[in-house]
Amino acid sequence: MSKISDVKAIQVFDSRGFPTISCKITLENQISAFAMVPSGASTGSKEALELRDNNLMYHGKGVFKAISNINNKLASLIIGKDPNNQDEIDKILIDFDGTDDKSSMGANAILAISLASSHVAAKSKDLNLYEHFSEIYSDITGENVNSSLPMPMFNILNGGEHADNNIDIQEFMIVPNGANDFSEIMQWSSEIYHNLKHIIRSKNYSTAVGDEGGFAPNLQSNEEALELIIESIQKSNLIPGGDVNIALDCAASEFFDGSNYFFRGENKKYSSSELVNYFENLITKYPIISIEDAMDENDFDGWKLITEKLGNRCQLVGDDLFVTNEKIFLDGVSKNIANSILIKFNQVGTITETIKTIFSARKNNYKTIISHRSGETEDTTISDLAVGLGVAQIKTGAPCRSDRIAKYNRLLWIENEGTNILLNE
Ligand code: 2PG
Ligand code: MG
Repeated sequence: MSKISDVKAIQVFDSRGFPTISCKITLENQISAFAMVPSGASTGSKEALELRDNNLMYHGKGVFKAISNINNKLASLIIGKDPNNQDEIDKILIDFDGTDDKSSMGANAILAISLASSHVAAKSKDLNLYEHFSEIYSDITGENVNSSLPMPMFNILNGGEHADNNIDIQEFMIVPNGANDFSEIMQWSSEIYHNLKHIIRSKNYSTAVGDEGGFAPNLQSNEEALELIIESIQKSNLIPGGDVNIALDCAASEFFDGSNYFFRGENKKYSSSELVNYFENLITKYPIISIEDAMDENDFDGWKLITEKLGNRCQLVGDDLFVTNEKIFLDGVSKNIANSILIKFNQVGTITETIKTIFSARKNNYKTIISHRSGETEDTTISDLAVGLGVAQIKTGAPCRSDRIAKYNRLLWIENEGTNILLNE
């Protein structure tokens, strides 16, 4: 394949209006492609480091240091390399950085190159990005995988760090897993979303939205959010628990003080075991099939308890718990905690490491879910990653706002143009 001849990064902006990196890679054959890096708000403490300038500009969030690392240090290392060798490129970046958390060059700098390299390789081979991801999955793991369309979790009601309301659970998502194909998934989610808006308005609540496009009203309780969602599913002539289920992301580390969990909106305090009972009651009462970060990222006893009690009734997803890091994940496996893992490539910093973590999860029978970050751009790499690696689930926000919708629109095109690419489950 034609070799890399130029690498250039610039500062662009994400969906929250904060700076992020866009990186463009050009090959000797003049083919070029670029990618953009997302950014989280409720981040796990063990995530790879997102390098920010921390000066007076952009509230400290500028990324000029990371960009300078790309343009002045990392670019020359990969010029002349074959972008089809994703693992070689990623290894060069990881080795040069030399730290466990990529804090020397910045995980955002490293990821920008890793992503752009996969885009330009796909383009040069005249393949869809998802087809290229299938190929590099085989190269890296030695196993083949079938492409498929993932089942989305649509975050239609936002709380926690993603909204200014009083709701402590961060994400209330609908999972339209009774739909027959991706187009029907989009129809149902769009109808439910707009019915939810009418219901919220009819109760004189605010229809303003949070960071991921879901509504962010002030409510009496987390349960009221669930009631509103059930009502919106029914108003769409769909059956809660049959056609459409519910998933939560609690992001529990955000309301844990080291010994107790506080729902500030409800003025309630729970110990770990009381919180597990709270969730047990919730999944008994509502069609909740998945709970992410139900417990704090270091509350391993709490995680063990919830996995023992609810692990065979519910998908228990580790996000801040595992931070897409294979080593941290395997440590969790040895502790028998959670049964699923959220996959965010900027938590670990390269495509290769992301693929290895997914492979490891599969070997250990943990389910995988590809995820966006709350700060996103129009970049749709995660849609192709989910399809190419045959990952059964994706969460990428509400069926609203272009930073979220871009990912779903990409999946609609893949459904319409991909040969025999069907819904995974
Ligand atoms: C999460 C994510 C994405 P953030 O917690 O799962 O929804 O949020 O990117 O803020 O970590
Ligand atoms: Mg999460």
